[in-house]
Amino acid sequence: MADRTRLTPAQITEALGHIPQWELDGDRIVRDFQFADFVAALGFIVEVGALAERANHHPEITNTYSHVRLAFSTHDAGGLTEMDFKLAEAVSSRVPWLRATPAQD
Ligand code: H2B
Repeated sequence: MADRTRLTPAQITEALGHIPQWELDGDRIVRDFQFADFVAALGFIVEVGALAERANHHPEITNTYSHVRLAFSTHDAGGLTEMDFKLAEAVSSRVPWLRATPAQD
């Protein structure tokens, strides 16, 4: 299980280097995903939900028709932790399989 200790700014910069499509947004890391339609977007949300449940680490999920925005932050720690980056990497590794078109790639 990844650590839920708040990362330092230097550690955050280093970790962001491993997930290039994710952006820092205050105390969160965010990424946009574009799908063919609403049903595909919902399927992605369900998959991410299953992943989040297994890890007991839950993203903010914003859906607007075929677009999904995920944001990870560790609320218990009041900032970013290893858990956020671990989950972001796990989501990213599933993108091809989920047939998402990353909005910012
Ligand atoms: N998800 C996220 N993103 N941050 C948390 O701090 C967090 C979580 N805490 N999921 C977990 C659940 C915690 O509240 C439970 C009690 O383990």
